[in-house]
Amino acid sequence: MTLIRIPQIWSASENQITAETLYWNRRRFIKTLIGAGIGASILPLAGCDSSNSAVGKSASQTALEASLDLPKITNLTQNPAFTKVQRPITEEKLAGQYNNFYEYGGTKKIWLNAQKLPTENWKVEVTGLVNNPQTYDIDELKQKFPLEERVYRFRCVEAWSMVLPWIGFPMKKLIEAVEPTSKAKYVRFTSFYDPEITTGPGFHIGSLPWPYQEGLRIEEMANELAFFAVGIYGHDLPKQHGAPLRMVIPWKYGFKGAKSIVKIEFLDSQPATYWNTIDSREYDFEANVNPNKPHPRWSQATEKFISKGPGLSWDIKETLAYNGYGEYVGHLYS
Ligand SMILES: Nc1nc2c(c(=O)[nH]1)N[C@H]1C(S)=C(S)[C@@H](COP(=O)(O)O)O[C@H]1N2
Ligand SMILES: [Mo]
Repeated sequence: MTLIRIPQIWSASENQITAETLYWNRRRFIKTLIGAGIGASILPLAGCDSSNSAVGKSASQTALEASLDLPKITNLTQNPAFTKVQRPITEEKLAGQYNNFYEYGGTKKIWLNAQKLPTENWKVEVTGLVNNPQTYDIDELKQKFPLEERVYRFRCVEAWSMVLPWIGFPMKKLIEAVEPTSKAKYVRFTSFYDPEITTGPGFHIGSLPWPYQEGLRIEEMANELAFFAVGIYGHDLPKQHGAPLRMVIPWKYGFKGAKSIVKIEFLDSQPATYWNTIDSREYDFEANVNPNKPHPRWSQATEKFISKGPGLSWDIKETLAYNGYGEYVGHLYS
């Protein structure tokens, strides 16, 4: 965000990163054709960017579909309070190829690079000011807490939005399980980070406050809406969306929802967080969606609602206070 001097997010030519695997697949493909004797006529392809050429497109479509083709989650209920909102659900393939996950790069097109995230044997440590600290295995978490599907509006601080059908469980269920002590006032959430793996080009510079961390007041975490997602669109969470466990805080800007959580700590004071540490003026700790409070570099009065493909397009909509969830959370801030 800060580091990329924003508006380029909206430019159509936002295809800087040709992910390595795609690049190598294309090279191999071309070599094969040359070997078969038809090389000369297709050589110009080598100068094309993958996303625009017919060859690259199908390779990348196949890889995208593979990244979304995950085990279905069947043991779930639909929460009747959250089956729909006034806007249509964003198409799965759009949501799955337009992401923020800076560990894997500084553009929206990190979905392929994010496939490097190692999700095997995932553990989540819950610790700090609690009577009952736990280290959960991800399958154990999915068994222990009844799963439900919730359709929520999603609003990024960069003024784009989607509607996403998450699967997971309310954060308050975890609070009940670990029993915070009366000293616990805040909660810190930490994302997976391994500098050997999470190498977004340019995002590796020592001054960035990795790992990605976020925080909530404990009353915010206990709110009915605060959610841990383990799935989306009926199946397990794709890596680009923050597999296998990510935060969903629908009344706050998207950056509050840390992905690929490995640690949850109950604390007595407000923790430092990733974007707030980088620039507290642009990314305040509370970060509630608010049409009347402009970001220092752009208005938040409207948003670009992304819902229908195939290409990236959007409808301009008015931003809703608390992203439309004031009736649930307004009392937390009065
Ligand atoms: N670990 C981690 N979590 C993160 C981010 C990130 O860069 N790293 N980006 C945040 C931002 S700015 C947004 S808008 C959402 C994007 O979620 P999505 O890609 O699943 O739509 O993830 C949030 N969680
Ligand atoms: Mo965001």
